[in-house]
Order: sequence, then C-alpha cells, then structure tokens
Amino acid sequence: MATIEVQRQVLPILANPNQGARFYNPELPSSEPFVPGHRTCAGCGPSIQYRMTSKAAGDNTILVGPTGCMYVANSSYLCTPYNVPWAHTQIGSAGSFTAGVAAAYEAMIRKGKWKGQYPNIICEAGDGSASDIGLASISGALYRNHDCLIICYDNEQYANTGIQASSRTPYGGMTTFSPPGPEVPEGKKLFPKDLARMMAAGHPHCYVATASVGYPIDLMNKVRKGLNHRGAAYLMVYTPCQKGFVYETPRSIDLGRVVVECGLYPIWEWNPEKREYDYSFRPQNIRPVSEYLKLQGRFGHLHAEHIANMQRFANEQWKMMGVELPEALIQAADPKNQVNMAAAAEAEAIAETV
Ligand SMILES: Cc1ncc(C[n+]2csc(CCOP(=O)(O)OP(=O)(O)O)c2C)c(N)n1
Ligand code: SF4
Ligand SMILES: [Mg+2]
Repeated sequence: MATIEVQRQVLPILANPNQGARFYNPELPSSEPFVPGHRTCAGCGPSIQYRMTSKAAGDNTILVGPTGCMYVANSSYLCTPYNVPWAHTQIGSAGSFTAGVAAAYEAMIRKGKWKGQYPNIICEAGDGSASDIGLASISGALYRNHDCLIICYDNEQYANTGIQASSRTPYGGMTTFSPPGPEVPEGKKLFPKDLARMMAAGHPHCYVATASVGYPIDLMNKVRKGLNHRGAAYLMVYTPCQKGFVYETPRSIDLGRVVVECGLYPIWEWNPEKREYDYSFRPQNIRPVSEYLKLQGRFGHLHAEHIANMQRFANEQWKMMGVELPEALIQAADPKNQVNMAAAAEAEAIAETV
C-alpha cells in the first residue's frame, strides 16, 4: 500500500513582536480555542497564556494537559473552556502521552486513516510537571523529535495543590514548602533550575525558547515558530499566579513585563539550524529586581542581603544576554544599598520589642 505524504500547517509570523500588551494587532486570528467559562482565579497567568497560545495555534489543534491547575480548574464535569480536542494525562507522562498523539497522527495519515492536515499538537505542562515530575518523559519526546510543541507554563510553584515549592520557584520565594523563619529567613534557599537552557543543551535539534505573558505577540510568534518547526519544540513561559505570588489581580501582564525588565526572566531563542542562542530580545526598560519583588507578597519577608543576592543573580543573566550592566544595577547588588522589604522590617521591629 502506498503511503500518503503528511501535510503540515505553516502559520504566519505576526508583525511587531515587541509591542507589548496594550497594543491591538489586526492580524490576530479571531478563533478562540480557549473560551470564557473556566474556573481559574481572576487574573490567572496560566489561563491568559493558554488563551494566547491556543489563539496563535488556531482551530486545527490538539491540546494535552497533564495534572495541574489548567486541568483541575478547567475540566469540571460538563464545563470546559477548551474549544478544540483536549486530553488530560497523568502529571508524569506529559511527554510520553504527547509523543503518542504525534506518532498516532503520523501513522494514521500515512495509512490514509486520517484525512486532512497534521494537527498542531501542544502539551501544556505546569512547571511541577515539566521541571520535576514529568521531566524524563518530556525529555524523551524531545530527544526522539516527535512533531509537537511542549510548553511549560511556568507559575514557579505547584499551584494546584496549595502553592508548594518546585525547582522553578525563585530564590527567596515563600511557599508552603519554603516558609521563611528564624533558621531560613529568605524562605527558598535554592535558585531556580535553568530548565529551558537545559532543554536546549540536551536536545539541540529542537526549537527552544522562553517567553512571558507580558509580551503577547512575541509569545504567539514563538508558538508559531515552534509549531512550524518540523520536529519537537519547547517553550517555557512566565505565567504569574495571583494566589501564590500574592499581587493585585489586574497586574498579571505588568508582572510579566517587569520580571523581564529586572533580568529575572531572560527572553531568548535557541536556533536549531544554526545551533546557537539568539539573545537579541531587549525590554524597553532595565530595572533593579526590588521593583519586581515589592509587587508581590511572596517576597515580603526578604532582607536587604537577600535582595542583593537576587540582584547578583539577575546581573549574571544580563551578562549572559550580552547586556552591559548599568552602574545602578552593580550598586544594587551590594546589600548596603538595599533595605529590608516592609514585612521583614516590621517583623524585625516587633522582635526588638519582645
Ligand atoms: C504523580 C503525582 N504526584 C503528585 C500529584 C499531585 N498533584 C496534582 S496537581 C499538582 C501540582 C502540579 O504543579 P504544576 O505542574 O506546576 O501545575 P500548577 O498546579 O502549578 O498549574 C500535584 C503535585 C499527582 N497528581 N500525581
Ligand atoms: S492558583 Fe494560580 S495557577 Fe491556579 S488557577 Fe489560581 S491563579 Fe491560576
Ligand atoms: Mg506550576
């Protein structure tokens, strides 16, 4: 029996990639694979990201959702925001399930059992799944180069089970597993796993990139580049979680910009053809990390020395991106030039009186 050639979609790249959130782009597709009616918290970054990425992919898309907020809050009985086929998979098997869907479509199309184009196959794994519990299965799918896009929607914690620390939780981040106290005043002691660069280094034949909900067009273009890439692609997206980060609900997109402007979430691409990083993305402003930290309750306990530690980390990221450090950021890495966050200062003042 003659095999049938697999027809793949090619999605156009949108103009003005770095225009930011408050920008109407008439090129945006009108399709809405992720519709209102979900049960996530107001301002939920992962949901905003889901809408953007599925909109970029369009209607010929299949979504895979390992366990996490985007499964639990979005698939209550008889109520789902997914307007395209969507399947839940166990948290550890994100990669193997997605690889199976991709392999099945390849085989069905070749055998003439599925008429039509190859669909966009997207896995949306939380950081707990992508960085910890399901890391091996995702690495397997990337290594074997199945034609799919694996997204880590990175809310920097296990949100669904009540805000526990993951290997993506930042240094100093307060979670139920990293509470600040007299022995460990900074809360989380470890810096986050360099997950996306780990994926690029280990699977250099894949398209790999980082993105943030603060830059929607850039994010949507990276989704399209990942889907257009023949083979496996990986995207790690900053998606703030209102419940765990503790911030004013309407500021999700702002946080998605400020985290990049503070050097804590470098935005880059790995080019699998040239086998090199593209570090050319530049935010409009460069700010000290304290401006990002003070917007969130999860960092309210930090002392001056911890803020300086984070600034040193951010300065290393800027250097990696090839940015010459402004003097203000070098100074900000010295604890003498930092002050305790409000909650930490208050706790210290109370401790003095007892
Ligand atoms: C093997 C296994 N371990 C633990 C759990 C419990 N669990 C369900 S959702 C979840 C959190 C997942 O975190 P993440 O992947 O970051 O997604 P988020 O909840 O942040 O959206 C955990 C630990 C599980 N379902 N299966
Ligand atoms: S806990 Fe966080 S990730 Fe989960 S639905 Fe709420 S805002 Fe979204
Ligand atoms: Mg998470």
